[in-house]
Amino acid sequence: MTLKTNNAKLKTPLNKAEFVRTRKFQSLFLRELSKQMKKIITYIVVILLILAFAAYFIFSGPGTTPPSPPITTIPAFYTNIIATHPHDTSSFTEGYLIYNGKLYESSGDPDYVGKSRLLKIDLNTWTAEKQIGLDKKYFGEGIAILHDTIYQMTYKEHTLFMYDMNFKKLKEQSFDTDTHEGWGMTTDGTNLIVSDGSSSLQYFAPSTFTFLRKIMVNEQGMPVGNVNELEYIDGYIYANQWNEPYILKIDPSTGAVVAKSDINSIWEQERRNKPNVDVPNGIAYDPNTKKIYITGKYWSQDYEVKFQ
Ligand SMILES: [Ca+2]
Repeated sequence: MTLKTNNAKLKTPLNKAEFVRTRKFQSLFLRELSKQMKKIITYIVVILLILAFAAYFIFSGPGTTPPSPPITTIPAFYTNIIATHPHDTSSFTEGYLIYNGKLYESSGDPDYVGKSRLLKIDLNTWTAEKQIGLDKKYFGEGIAILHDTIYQMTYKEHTLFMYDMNFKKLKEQSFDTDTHEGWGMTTDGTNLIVSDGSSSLQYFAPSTFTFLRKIMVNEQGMPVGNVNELEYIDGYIYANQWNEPYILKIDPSTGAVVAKSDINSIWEQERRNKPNVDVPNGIAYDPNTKKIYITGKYWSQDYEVKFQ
């Protein structure tokens, strides 16, 4: 019994110790498991946050690629060379037109040293039969002739000159445009139409040079800038675009460019003749012969062309 009792007595403390050890082990195991779980959950939360930020910047952040503009296609027309004629390589052409069978040209002067001119050129000899120089403070720009009066603008001097057909100065007056600059000029037979380096074409009343209205040159609604030398041909305004190889055909009722011609091959030909030639600038139309002439600043040739 004693033994039994002793055995029983001996057995009880052993079970207790085991029980305590087991509980301690379980407790330590659970604590460790809890620690690891916390770590795993923290990692998952951090990864999810990184993914969420990445998704935000990719799909809605400032680096998002804007939608592409609609592809526009303006019909092209060809500028085919019919003949070439000599052009004064010292002419920084800003105005070019035909009136009663004579070519009139306005030349600018980037150095302001007195080289701006107005020329009357014979179409048989291609030489100037009359010319006058402008004071060196003026940079000669676009010209138009209406009812035997020649109008010549200046670049930044806000001065408009009017001459009779013998180049006698009739009047000198101030004018202004949206950009405060004078670029190209033409006439629709009633008003003077002026470009100023922006996309607007501004209409002025002849004689008084009072502003009437303006149209915005656009390619399928997008503004077209740097509109330069102008020519009114059969109800459309044709225009050079500064520093671009294009001739634009503009509908004057809307300002829309309805067609354009790439004359880079002609410009390239000029570059081969004379490497320092400047941009294409000059379109002149003879309504009697239906001939069209184009040239550029310091170009060696005048090109008689056909728009097709
Ligand atoms: Ca012209």
